[in-house]
Amino acid sequence: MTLVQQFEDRFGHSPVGVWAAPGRVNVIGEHTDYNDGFVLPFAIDRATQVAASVREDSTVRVSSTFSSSGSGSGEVIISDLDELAAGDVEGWAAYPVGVLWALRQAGHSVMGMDLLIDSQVPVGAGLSSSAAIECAVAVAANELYGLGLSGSELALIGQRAENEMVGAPTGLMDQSASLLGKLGHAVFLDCRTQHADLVPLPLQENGLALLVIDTRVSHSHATGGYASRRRACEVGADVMGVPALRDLSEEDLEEASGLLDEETFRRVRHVVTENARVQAAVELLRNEGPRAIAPLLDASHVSMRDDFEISCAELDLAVESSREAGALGSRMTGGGFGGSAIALVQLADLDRVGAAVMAAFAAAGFTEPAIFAVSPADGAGRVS
Ligand code: GAF
Repeated sequence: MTLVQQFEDRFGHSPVGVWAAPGRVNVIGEHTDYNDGFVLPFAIDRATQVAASVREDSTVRVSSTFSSSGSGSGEVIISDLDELAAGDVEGWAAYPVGVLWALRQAGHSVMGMDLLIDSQVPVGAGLSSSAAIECAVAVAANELYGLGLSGSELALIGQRAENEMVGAPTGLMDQSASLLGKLGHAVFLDCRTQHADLVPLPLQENGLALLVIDTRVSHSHATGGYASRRRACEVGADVMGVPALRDLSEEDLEEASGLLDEETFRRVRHVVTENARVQAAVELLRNEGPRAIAPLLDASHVSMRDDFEISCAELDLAVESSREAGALGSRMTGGGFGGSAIALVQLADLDRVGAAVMAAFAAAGFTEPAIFAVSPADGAGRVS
């Protein structure tokens, strides 16, 4: 059954259209977004779709093809936008409902909607399935309510939904990648100004592929480690007397080591060096092509493993085993504590690297990872 037919089944009328928004991988620039820094993600060729129609009242009815309690059962979650406060909606419905709530909070005239969501972005893999839902709903509402908001403005709405309705203190990267992505390109985003430049990422043309190794270790940004890393960054900026860690350069690190406690210093050093790596990667991509960024991917992983301490045994094994089997460079991607690693691999080595990682996970007694190639795709938009 098509998504439109399922929508008709669940809601008793036809949708106005179907919109889609992709997940993302981040090439480099981790935990830099909420420090006003630089990131270099791309929209992947796996997307979330939403069939949508507007309503004349303030009710939101949302259903999905994937929710654990309602999988295939047609469960419909109902909220009233007039009654909602931050944090009121629980579970995956907080993402779509949160977007409509955030639009209203920002002063936009939005009434209710009927929404049916389907997703090819694996959930919990660190590929931003949640941002994909937010962005698909955001572009649908933008068009159906004639709001005329830009991709950058919609990214802020998605971030607000995630921060205030879901309660995850995340930055702007994931929504920006999903909304601003372009086929064959990565998005070089300055998270302070929201200025985005598209940087060509010709993988296939250079005999390369980017492998995702989903460790199947689930992670949540609404709890624990993510928030504590963010707090450490704020403390670091405060002690150093700058608005954000973006304002420190590698030359400032010596002074920082004298002023900060050892752990906070390492958190700061990760962010400062990672910002420099993003800028170096963009230069290399523009001047030499994707093969040249491989050593930066390795350095980024070491920094996240040792300084920011957001890796885990499975991510480290994904990185090490892919490198040993011939990957040119490899790193964990996304918020950390689980999720996925990425490996830059020559096309001729794809099968060997995949098999070696599988074997290494089996030998370690870890859950079998999911391994697949992704390529840079277009950002969110209407599909029918
Ligand atoms: C998660 C967050 F949602 C992003 O904002 C970003 O901070 C990322 O972790 C780490 O770079 O995906």
